[in-house]
Amino acid sequence: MLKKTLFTALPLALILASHCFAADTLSVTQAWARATPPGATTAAAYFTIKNNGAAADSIVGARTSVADDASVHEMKMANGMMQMRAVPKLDIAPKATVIFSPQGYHVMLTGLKAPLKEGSQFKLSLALQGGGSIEVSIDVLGLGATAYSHAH
Ligand SMILES: [Cu+2]
Repeated sequence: MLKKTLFTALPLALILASHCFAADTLSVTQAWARATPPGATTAAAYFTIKNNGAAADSIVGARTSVADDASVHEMKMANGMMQMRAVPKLDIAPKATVIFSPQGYHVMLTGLKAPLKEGSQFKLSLALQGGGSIEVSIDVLGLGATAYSHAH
Protein backbone atom coordinates (compact mmCIF):
# COMPACT_ATOMS: atom_id res chain seq x y z
CA MET A 1 0.00 0.00 0.00
CA LEU A 2 2.77 2.42 0.96
CA LYS A 3 4.67 1.54 -2.18
CA LYS A 4 1.70 2.43 -4.34
CA THR A 5 1.30 5.83 -2.68
CA LEU A 6 4.94 6.71 -3.26
CA PHE A 7 4.72 5.62 -6.86
CA THR A 8 1.76 7.87 -7.64
CA ALA A 9 3.17 10.84 -5.72
CA LEU A 10 6.48 10.87 -7.59
CA PRO A 11 5.38 12.39 -10.94
CA LEU A 12 3.75 15.34 -9.16
CA ALA A 13 6.95 15.98 -7.19
CA LEU A 14 8.95 16.00 -10.41
CA ILE A 15 6.59 18.49 -12.02
CA LEU A 16 6.80 20.81 -9.02
CA ALA A 17 10.57 20.53 -8.91
CA SER A 18 10.90 21.61 -12.53
CA HIS A 19 9.08 24.86 -11.83
CA CYS A 20 10.62 25.91 -8.54
CA PHE A 21 14.25 26.54 -7.72
CA ALA A 22 14.99 27.08 -4.07
CA ALA A 23 17.92 28.09 -1.92
CA ASP A 24 17.52 27.99 1.86
CA THR A 25 14.97 30.75 1.96
CA LEU A 26 14.66 32.11 -1.57
CA SER A 27 12.59 30.41 -4.26
CA VAL A 28 12.37 31.24 -7.93
CA THR A 29 9.42 30.44 -10.19
CA GLN A 30 8.21 31.37 -13.69
CA ALA A 31 11.72 31.80 -15.10
CA TRP A 32 11.77 32.75 -18.77
CA ALA A 33 13.60 34.59 -21.50
CA ARG A 34 12.63 35.70 -24.96
CA ALA A 35 14.07 33.87 -27.93
CA THR A 36 16.66 35.98 -29.76
CA PRO A 37 17.01 36.63 -33.48
CA PRO A 38 20.17 35.46 -35.30
CA GLY A 39 23.15 37.69 -34.56
CA ALA A 40 21.77 39.14 -31.32
CA THR A 41 24.43 39.53 -28.65
CA THR A 42 22.18 40.41 -25.72
CA ALA A 43 19.17 38.86 -24.03
CA ALA A 44 17.28 39.23 -20.77
CA ALA A 45 15.97 36.71 -18.25
CA TYR A 46 12.91 37.20 -16.06
CA PHE A 47 11.48 35.33 -13.07
CA THR A 48 9.63 35.70 -9.81
CA ILE A 49 11.75 35.43 -6.66
CA LYS A 50 10.28 35.05 -3.20
CA ASN A 51 11.97 35.31 0.17
CA ASN A 52 10.33 32.71 2.39
CA GLY A 53 12.68 33.36 5.28
CA ALA A 54 12.70 35.75 8.22
CA ALA A 55 15.88 37.56 7.14
CA ALA A 56 16.60 39.79 4.18
CA ASP A 57 18.83 38.43 1.43
CA SER A 58 20.28 39.99 -1.69
CA ILE A 59 21.16 38.99 -5.23
CA VAL A 60 24.72 40.17 -5.78
CA GLY A 61 25.51 38.62 -9.15
CA ALA A 62 24.53 36.23 -11.90
CA ARG A 63 26.27 33.75 -14.17
CA THR A 64 25.32 31.58 -17.13
CA SER A 65 27.15 29.41 -19.61
CA VAL A 66 25.18 30.83 -22.57
CA ALA A 67 26.66 34.34 -22.31
CA ASP A 68 29.97 35.96 -21.38
CA ASP A 69 28.37 38.13 -18.73
CA ALA A 70 25.15 38.33 -16.72
CA SER A 71 24.03 41.05 -14.32
CA VAL A 72 20.89 42.41 -12.70
CA HIS A 73 19.47 45.53 -14.36
CA GLU A 74 16.44 47.69 -13.80
CA MET A 75 14.29 49.60 -16.28
CA LYS A 76 13.12 52.85 -14.77
CA MET A 77 11.36 56.01 -15.92
CA ALA A 78 13.63 59.02 -15.54
CA ASN A 79 12.83 62.43 -17.03
CA GLY A 80 10.07 60.87 -19.11
CA MET A 81 12.36 58.25 -20.64
CA MET A 82 12.83 54.55 -19.94
CA GLN A 83 16.37 54.08 -18.73
CA MET A 84 18.32 50.98 -17.80
CA ARG A 85 20.72 50.84 -14.90
CA ALA A 86 22.81 48.11 -13.28
CA VAL A 87 21.75 46.86 -9.85
CA PRO A 88 24.87 45.39 -8.19
CA LYS A 89 22.90 44.39 -5.07
CA LEU A 90 19.16 43.73 -5.10
CA ASP A 91 17.69 43.39 -1.61
CA ILE A 92 14.77 41.04 -1.08
CA ALA A 93 13.04 41.71 2.22
CA PRO A 94 11.65 38.89 4.38
CA LYS A 95 8.39 37.55 2.89
CA ALA A 96 8.78 39.86 -0.11
CA THR A 97 8.22 38.78 -3.70
CA VAL A 98 10.15 40.55 -6.46
CA ILE A 99 8.96 40.08 -10.03
CA PHE A 100 11.50 40.43 -12.80
CA SER A 101 9.75 41.54 -16.00
CA PRO A 102 10.38 43.46 -19.24
CA GLN A 103 9.14 46.62 -17.47
CA GLY A 104 11.42 46.34 -14.45
CA TYR A 105 14.18 44.14 -13.10
CA HIS A 106 15.85 41.69 -15.45
CA VAL A 107 19.05 39.71 -15.69
CA MET A 108 20.88 41.14 -18.67
CA LEU A 109 22.93 38.67 -20.65
CA THR A 110 25.69 40.19 -22.76
CA GLY A 111 28.08 38.43 -25.09
CA LEU A 112 25.48 35.82 -26.00
CA LYS A 113 27.30 32.80 -27.44
CA ALA A 114 24.40 31.50 -29.57
CA PRO A 115 20.80 32.56 -30.24
CA LEU A 116 18.30 31.52 -27.57
CA LYS A 117 15.93 29.09 -29.27
CA GLU A 118 12.23 28.97 -28.43
CA GLY A 119 11.40 25.79 -26.51
CA SER A 120 14.92 25.35 -25.13
CA GLN A 121 16.17 25.95 -21.60
CA PHE A 122 19.37 27.26 -20.09
CA LYS A 123 20.81 27.49 -16.60
CA LEU A 124 21.27 30.72 -14.72
CA SER A 125 23.03 30.94 -11.38
CA LEU A 126 22.12 33.77 -9.00
CA ALA A 127 24.76 34.65 -6.41
CA LEU A 128 23.45 35.56 -2.96
CA GLN A 129 25.04 37.87 -0.45
CA GLY A 130 25.47 35.08 2.09
CA GLY A 131 27.76 33.26 -0.35
CA GLY A 132 25.21 30.74 -1.58
CA SER A 133 23.56 30.66 -4.96
CA ILE A 134 20.34 29.59 -6.66
CA GLU A 135 20.45 27.56 -9.84
CA VAL A 136 17.55 28.51 -12.08
CA SER A 137 16.40 26.83 -15.28
CA ILE A 138 15.17 29.44 -17.74
CA ASP A 139 12.47 28.54 -20.29
CA VAL A 140 13.03 30.23 -23.64
CA LEU A 141 9.70 31.52 -24.97
CA GLY A 142 8.82 33.01 -28.36
CA LEU A 143 10.21 36.26 -29.79
CA GLY A 144 7.01 38.12 -28.91
CA ALA A 145 6.58 36.82 -25.36
CA THR A 146 5.77 39.47 -22.76
CA ALA A 147 5.18 37.27 -19.72
CA TYR A 148 5.75 33.73 -18.52
CA SER A 149 3.56 31.02 -19.97
CA HIS A 150 4.14 27.33 -20.10
CA ALA A 151 2.32 24.98 -22.44
CA HIS A 152 2.24 21.34 -21.34
CU1 LIG B 1 19.44 45.41 -19.09
